[in-house]
Amino acid sequence: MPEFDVAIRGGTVVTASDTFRADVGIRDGRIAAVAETVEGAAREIDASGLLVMPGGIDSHVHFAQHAGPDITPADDFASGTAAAAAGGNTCVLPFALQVKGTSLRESVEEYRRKADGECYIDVGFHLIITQPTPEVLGQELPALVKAGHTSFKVFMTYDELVLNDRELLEVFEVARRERALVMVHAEGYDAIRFMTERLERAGHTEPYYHAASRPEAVEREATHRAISHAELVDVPIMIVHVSGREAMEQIRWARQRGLKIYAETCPQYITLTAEDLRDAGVEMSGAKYVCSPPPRDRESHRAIWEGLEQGVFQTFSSDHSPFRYDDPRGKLTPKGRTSFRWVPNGIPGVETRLPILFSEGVAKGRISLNRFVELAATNHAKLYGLYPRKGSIAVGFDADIVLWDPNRKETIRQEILHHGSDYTPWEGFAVTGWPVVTMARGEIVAEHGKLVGRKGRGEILEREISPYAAAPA
Ligand code: DUC
Ligand code: ZN
Ligand code: ZN
Repeated sequence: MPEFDVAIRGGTVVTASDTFRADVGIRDGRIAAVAETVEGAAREIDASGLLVMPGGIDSHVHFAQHAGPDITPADDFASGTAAAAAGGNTCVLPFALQVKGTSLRESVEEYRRKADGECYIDVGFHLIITQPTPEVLGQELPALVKAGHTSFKVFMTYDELVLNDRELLEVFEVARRERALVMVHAEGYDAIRFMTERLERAGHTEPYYHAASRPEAVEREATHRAISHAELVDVPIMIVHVSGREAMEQIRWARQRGLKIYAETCPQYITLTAEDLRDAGVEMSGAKYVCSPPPRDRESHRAIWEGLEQGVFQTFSSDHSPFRYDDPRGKLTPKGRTSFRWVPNGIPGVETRLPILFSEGVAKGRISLNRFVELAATNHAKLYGLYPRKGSIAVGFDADIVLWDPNRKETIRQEILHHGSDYTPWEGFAVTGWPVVTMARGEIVAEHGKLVGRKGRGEILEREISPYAAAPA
């Protein structure tokens, strides 16, 4: 019997710390050898000229998430995980949203049912807490953390999601006790409402004004408030989807005070600007770019790159939250035509996250290969309780691997993507570097732009408590 099921031969292995020439031997879905030469495998894959990296982990995606009565998200768990795999990812962390009036436990069960048998790659659920009742805080959350849902998201805005300051503090306190990581959507509800109503009164209702309704000050204020609450409770938190310099300044300030504040940014904040939200000759075409926080400007891109280079950010996620554009249940919902405030928030991006980061970061000389791996996979695993199971290439890790062609030039186009949306915000965007083979727990799931894996092979993960999330004793 061959010693290995698969040997990946002749490639350059890249981890968050090292880059070296090695073969990788895989047995029973896990990495069993990393050596100068691996022989004796049932199947050999020639990786010469390719990088052998940990499969991407996208710790911020929304699949089949309840988005209101008249809106349907563009991706379910099948299309979402298919797109993720085609884009070089081997694991994603979507959300289980507590719909108001239902218990958190029921909500988690509902999302597990939606995902069951549908996924091409492994998934793990963060929880979104919208009603932190005594029952949720005292019983459901502790039980769900023990069951492997070791992170939750809270919102400081949106009618259906917002928590007030007292509620945020209560959730932070449970997170501290249970050693879970809280992800914070930091934009201030009242300020956005005020700005929105003022813009609407002035007749400014087109998608472009979405950006004007939530300027950086709105994000800065909420980031500061979340950090101050975290300081009161003495708990680490993660500020997600940071869009520009002002929120970054708050995060730097907090770290100088010795607080454990983590931060995430996304492709939209290094590539898109508020100008993209203008209706470029087509009514409502700016709706394609409506997401929150909104894309800012070129100076913000420079600021975010500074943060990616200097370590302000631990993770680079897609915040994949797709809607179809030409669809009354998507971006062109009839209500959305009356005001930007009703345009569903979010853009597709799970499939294009890694090529954009590689091309803009590594190929343009801004970040090292190792920093790429850290931002794309390793830190996601560490922060969200998947390490040392996923997120690196070493003996004992799941064989979650992407073979990457660093020289391949590609142009991002809707027609080559696998997501359920009918557009990509990056149509025509040229990149250097592209995933060639995505292997998840030793099985090839995507190859040369084609999905070859089996639907349902992806598992729903129980995650560990992350040592990075735990507050000081
Ligand atoms: N926040 C997210 O994290 N995703 C989509 C919409 C939003 O506001
Ligand atoms: Zn958010
Ligand atoms: Zn999101």
